[in-house]
Amino acid sequence: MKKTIITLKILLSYFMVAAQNPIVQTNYTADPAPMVYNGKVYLYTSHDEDESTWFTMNDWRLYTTEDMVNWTDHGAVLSYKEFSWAKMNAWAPQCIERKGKFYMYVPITDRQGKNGIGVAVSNSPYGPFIDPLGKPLISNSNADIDPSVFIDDDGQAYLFWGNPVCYYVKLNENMISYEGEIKQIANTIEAFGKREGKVNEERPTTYEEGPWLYKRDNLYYLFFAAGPISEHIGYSTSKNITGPWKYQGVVMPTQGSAFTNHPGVIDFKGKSYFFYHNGALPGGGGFTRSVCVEELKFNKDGTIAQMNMTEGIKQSLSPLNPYAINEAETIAWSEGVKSMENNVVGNFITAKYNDAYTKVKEVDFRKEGASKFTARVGTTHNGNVSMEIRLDSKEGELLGTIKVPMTGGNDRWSLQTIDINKVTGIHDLYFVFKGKAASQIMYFDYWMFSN
Ligand code: FUB
Repeated sequence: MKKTIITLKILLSYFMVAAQNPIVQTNYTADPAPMVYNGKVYLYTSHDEDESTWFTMNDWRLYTTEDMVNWTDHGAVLSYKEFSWAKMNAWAPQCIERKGKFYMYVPITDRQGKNGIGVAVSNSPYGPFIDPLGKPLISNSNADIDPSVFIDDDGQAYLFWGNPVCYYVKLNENMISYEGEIKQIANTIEAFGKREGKVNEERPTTYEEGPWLYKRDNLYYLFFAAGPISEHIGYSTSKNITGPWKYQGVVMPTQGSAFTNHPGVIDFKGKSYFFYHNGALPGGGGFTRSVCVEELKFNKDGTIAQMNMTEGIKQSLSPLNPYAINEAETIAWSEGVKSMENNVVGNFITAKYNDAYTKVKEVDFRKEGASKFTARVGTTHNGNVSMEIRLDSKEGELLGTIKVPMTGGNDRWSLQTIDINKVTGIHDLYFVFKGKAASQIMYFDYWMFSN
């Protein structure tokens, strides 16, 4: 029995170390909306507040990556409070670029308790995003949630959205107004498949919410969160964006301890990726969700190879450069770490307890190698706070240890440089935070190596 428990513990720690999903561990995130722009993935998410017991969601966050394994946290880039007419519910967003401007479509509940879809515009994918209308772009019915925006090859933009039916409309070139009538995709079994379980007059098909538009080889794909609850992900295809749509089956079955799910699909550096959410983080569940990603594979006939929720993407697309300044909030995996932001340094991380750590994957020290390490750190505790720099595992080779001086708060920082054991080649890098305090052991803003 004892032997079995030890084996289980070893197996569990192996999977925790090997896991890449969920891709954000420093906050609960949901409703992934990936966007590819200038060689980078911008992943906009909704945000479940810690310990939520309902959809307590106030802002939308942004994470970026160039290698699909190390994700940089850019914090909250928009809040429902930026919309003068909004009352609550910062739910599933999507952002798109057009002619150098970025348009973020977001569902919000207004001050009268009615759902609507707002749009906010920015000159940068990082924001700030401003509401140009001062009112919802779409205020059609209480089904107005979960916008998905798509620009076709001929330049025509469309907005799709809705729960329990899927609406769409043509957007004008300015992206903040629409042309013509709002239409509904006929909620037929042919388009969305027959719902299993009890007869549901409002929801006769599997379509539930969360549409996502995608085009490949002149075929349009409509991914959607499908019922009955707990949701799975289904998809339909069409030769025309306005339909008719043909139901094609399940992309991802119900898994992962959240009763919702939400699709987001991109092509990036020659591969396709499927984003979704589940309740896989500690403390996770239906209202404390986490965003994950899998590689999306197509069969020869264009249908989708059904997939399960896995530990995620293991291989980096390109090694990380340790000789540039790297943000502490660029993370492949972490435990016991929270991301924060302030006006002094922007985004940074804090270690919640002794032995908390972050991992950065596939760092290339090259043949020349590194012999010095610099980091901007701080703590409110006097003495015995340190940060270990280790290779390849949390217990791996110790390159060096930074003693963290008491700076007195996360508005005060210290730049520390130390000599380290020489390191060459490609390694996973671990920062392990040590200290006796009960909470917020230390703060960490950025790091770099030199020789
Ligand atoms: O996150 C709030 C809502 O839950 C979203 O708008 C739906 O798609 C579901 O994920």
